[in-house]
Parts: sequence; structure tokens; C-alpha cells
Amino acid sequence: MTASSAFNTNVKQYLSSTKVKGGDIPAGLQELLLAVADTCSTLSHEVAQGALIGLLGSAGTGNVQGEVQQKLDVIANDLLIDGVQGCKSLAGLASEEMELPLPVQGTGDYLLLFDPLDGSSNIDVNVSIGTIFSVLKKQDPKAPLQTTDFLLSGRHQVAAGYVVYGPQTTMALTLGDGVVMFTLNKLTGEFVLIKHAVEISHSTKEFAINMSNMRHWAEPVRRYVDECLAGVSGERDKDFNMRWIASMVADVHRVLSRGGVFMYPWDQREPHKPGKLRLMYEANPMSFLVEQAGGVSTNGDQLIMDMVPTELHERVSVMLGSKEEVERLQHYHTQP
Ligand code: P6P
Repeated sequence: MTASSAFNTNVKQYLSSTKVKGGDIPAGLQELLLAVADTCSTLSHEVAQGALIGLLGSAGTGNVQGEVQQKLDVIANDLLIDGVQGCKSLAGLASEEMELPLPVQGTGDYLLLFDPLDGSSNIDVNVSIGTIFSVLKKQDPKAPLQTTDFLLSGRHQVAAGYVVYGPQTTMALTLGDGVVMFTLNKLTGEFVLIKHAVEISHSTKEFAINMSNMRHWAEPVRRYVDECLAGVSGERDKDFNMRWIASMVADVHRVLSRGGVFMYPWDQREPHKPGKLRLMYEANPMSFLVEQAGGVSTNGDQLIMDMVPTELHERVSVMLGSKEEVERLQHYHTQP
């Protein structure tokens, strides 16, 4: 059997044949997830062309976050909006790149939230970037769309995932019954199932954080990282390795693939902001994947998926990954 013939289930076949908690995946949700996957397949091709089609560099515009948009940020956002327009159960969508949500059908079962291209500061230096998406169940499918429809905790997600555009283009997906991974066959444009039942090891020797912010961290984070750096001669009795790709999708993909801890905690550079990363379309979908893979995801005080949002673009402190390590971090935060 050749390697390629070992993998012969595409996303459409997976979604139509898989049972989630004993039941079929609703047709409207299958349609939506397929539309997202197809769009990300197209986006993978655009990302790979980069300078060849003039797609590197700034778009010369800013987004609601006050960040300079890269050309590919805008293209990714437009592609995703276009890609899901035909989804009959999609009431509306919200994006990191747009201040307000966008109605699609106006009514319907689902709400889609996404960061169309996360890590875009890495685009021009050819480092992995990605798309993050979250699907919420609309509380009243028949009511016309309102911004407040999106303000649900991460526990209301019915699906979440990311696509990392790296050496392989790989999608991680959860529908609340475990995590699976697909890799894009660039010859056919189809995502093919490569991994079932993804699990994060409970212990790890690898942590990910931007060390240049060390002097700005709160004490619990400082203590945790100092102990990791002390290695076998310190509290932890083991040496640690450090990684920081500055692309959440790539760092979280590594955690899902081989364990580890990813941290972007609150720091005193902008003390009025709870963190850098966004709750609704970065932290929540990643937390859903991490919890479904046996890991933990916290903001230091509570599990991120328990947080009830007050604003669509609110930010959050994020510490996620291997259970034993994140629980240690959580303990350091809640210890007197
Ligand atoms: P820093 C990318 O801009 C992002 O939102 C995440 O993908 C990434 O983890 C983080 O910011 C990197 O931030 O401050 O290290 O550049």
C-alpha cells in the first residue's frame, strides 16, 4: 500500500459518515464546514504564491484591532465571506478583520466566527500562518441576526478548527466528540483524513511564550517560566525546551501534535487589556480543540470556554496545552 492510498477519506466523506455523540452531523453544519474547508484549500494556494502574485506586504489599511492589514489578511477575509454565502443554515459571520458581524441568511442555525489569517506578521518571512474558525449554535434560529447573538461562551460551540499553512496545509477539527486532522492533497485540492482521536500528552518538557515580555508578566507566569528555565537543578527536576513561532495556529498545532504549553498571558505593557489574543475567534476555538484532545485552557482564573463574552472582539489571557502543566499554572494563579 502506498502512503497516499492509506489515506482515502476526504472531509465530505468524513462529515457525512461520522457520528457525533451518537447522531449524524446536521446537513447545514456539514455544508458550512465543507465551505470553510474548500475556501481554505483556495487560500492555501494564494498563500503559497506570495510575492509571485504581488500578495506580500501591507494592504495600506487598518482593522478594527488597530492593526495594519496585510494584503493576504484582506484576501483571506473576502474569500471566507464569499465561500460561505451559499450556506443555507448560516445566519451570519464575524471576523477579526471587521468591526461588526455580517448577516448571511439573516436567520438560521449557525454563526461562524473566524480569524481569516492568523500570524500575518509572518507572511513576508515565509513562516507558517493559519485560519482559525468557530461555529456557534444560534439561540433563536428564526430571529433576525444581532451582534448579541454571538456573545455566547465557548461551551456553545458546535464545531471549531484551524488550518495551518505550513510545509503541509493541515486542518484540525472538532465537533465536540474528539479531534481529527486532515492534510490538503494539493493535487486534488481535497483535505484527506490523516489522524483520528488526537490526544495531548498530559505532561511535557516544552513551553511556548514570547520571552521578550518577561519583565512585564504577572508573578504566577514569571514563577512558572523561571522553574522551567531552572530545569533539573530546580523545582521541576527536568529540563524544558522553548519554542515561539509567533503564529498561534502553528504553536497550537505543535501542542496538539506533541504536547506542550502555549502562553500569551496578560502583561503590564497594556494593563487595561486582559491579554493580546481574542476570545471569540482565537482562544475559544483553540480551547475547544485542546479540551477535546485531553488538554486544559485557562485565562489563569477560569477555563476559557466558561467565559461569557461582553464584546465581540474582547481579548483574553491564554494558557493552554498539556493538562499537568496548565493545571500547575492555574494553581500558581489561584494560590494565595
Ligand atoms: P507577538 C499573531 O499576530 C498573534 O495574534 C498570534 O498568532 C501569535 O501567537 C501572537 O500574536 C504573537 O505575538 O507579540 O509574539 O508578536
